[in-house]
Amino acid sequence: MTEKKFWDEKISTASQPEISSIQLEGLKNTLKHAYKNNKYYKKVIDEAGLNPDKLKDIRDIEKLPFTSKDNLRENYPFGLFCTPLSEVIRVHSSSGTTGNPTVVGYTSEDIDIWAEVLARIMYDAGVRKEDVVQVSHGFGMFTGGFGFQYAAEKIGSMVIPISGGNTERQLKIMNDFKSTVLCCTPSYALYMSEVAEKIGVDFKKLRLKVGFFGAEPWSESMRSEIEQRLSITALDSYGLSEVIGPGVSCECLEQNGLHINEDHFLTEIIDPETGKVLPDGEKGELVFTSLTKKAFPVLRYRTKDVSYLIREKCECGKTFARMAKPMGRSDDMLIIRGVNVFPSQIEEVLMGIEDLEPHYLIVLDRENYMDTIEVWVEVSEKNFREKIMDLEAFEKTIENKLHSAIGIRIKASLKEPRTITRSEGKAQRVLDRRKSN
Ligand code: DLL
Repeated sequence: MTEKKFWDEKISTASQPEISSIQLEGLKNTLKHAYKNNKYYKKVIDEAGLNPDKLKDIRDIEKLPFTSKDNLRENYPFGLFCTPLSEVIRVHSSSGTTGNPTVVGYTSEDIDIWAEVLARIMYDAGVRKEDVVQVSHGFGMFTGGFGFQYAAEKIGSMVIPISGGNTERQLKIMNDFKSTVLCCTPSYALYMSEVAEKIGVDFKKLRLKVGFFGAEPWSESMRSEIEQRLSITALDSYGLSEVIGPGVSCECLEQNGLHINEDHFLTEIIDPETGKVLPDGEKGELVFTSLTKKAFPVLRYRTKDVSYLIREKCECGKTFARMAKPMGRSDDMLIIRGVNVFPSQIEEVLMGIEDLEPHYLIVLDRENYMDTIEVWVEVSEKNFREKIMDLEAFEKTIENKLHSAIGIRIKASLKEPRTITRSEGKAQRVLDRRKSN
């Protein structure tokens, strides 16, 4: 028997009208369920004048107001759950820096859906029963570890739930257990490659073939760096706790946009200022509505993540719409002397420069009431050791490259190798000292 190409061929190659009709059904069911079981949503749906039974078009959703992280916090911890707590078998939570964390819940069926959407993504990118999947995302309130665990188990692969940290041990296990798939943040993958180099582990001799990297923004240049250092195909995987966790969308092997699991998640792109829905191809904020979850459905949830939608057919044969690689969050966007800058744009420039290590930190400060921006970046080991280069002149070169790509002057400050803090989970790329001054 020939092996199937897609985990679920019927849905993954459905026509756009078929997908829209599945979405309309899912939207009606979700609205009815939320209306019946949650006071907050009942009020919201009544105020919008929507009758879920009479929905004719998925675009009717535009009558509903958005849900924001603040709405979730105001209803902390379980106010937006739509099933009795006795039906909830799991909670996760996303940390956040201020106020209450956001808490999300899953029924047993919701967990099955989670496993299904992520298994589909992994299988379609070539993960099979015979694979050995090393899950180096954190297990705990973060959704990364458990999500990949369930999905890989569903495929039938052998899973190593090693979680993040203890990098030398990660590499030993990767070698001894012959891991073929790696799941972690892109910054942690790079750190692994650095430790491997230090202790003499050669990725070319390991069995890794594909990596699912996500939970933080990363540039195309960072992808090339990871692919080369880990000898792996690096795929971008996206998700957020509020919507389900990892499994919302992921790249196929074409590496050209992240296919959204559209039968479970309805996606809109809005102008973050006006809230207006933007046409396909225009850049804006991603907004998701879940179509099948029961314990914690979300209606028009504003992610603050910036991307755009691509509807053209993908070479891989899947028909689900794609979202462009997320550029970053609108609230991480730096406005420097009036210019909007995403940390990922700075990363793209730095990674394109030889003799730099892919470790950097953007430092914002205030001098004489003026904002200043500086980027700390590590010089390569070889350059540092052999002092092959005039470091001051090198800093000027970096500053010029940043200026011509981004349009503003950013001070570059070279640092010794291995002096910038590494991350085993989500990397922190910006240090904002303005608040403490
Ligand atoms: O980060 C879920 C996840 C785990 C995704 C593992 C992928 C892999 P949260 O902790 O709730 O959930 O954080 C969600 O992380 O709104 C984005 O800002 C960011 N994010 C997640 N994936 C990507 C990505 C998980 N591929 C928040 N590219 C989201 C850019 C990402 N940003």
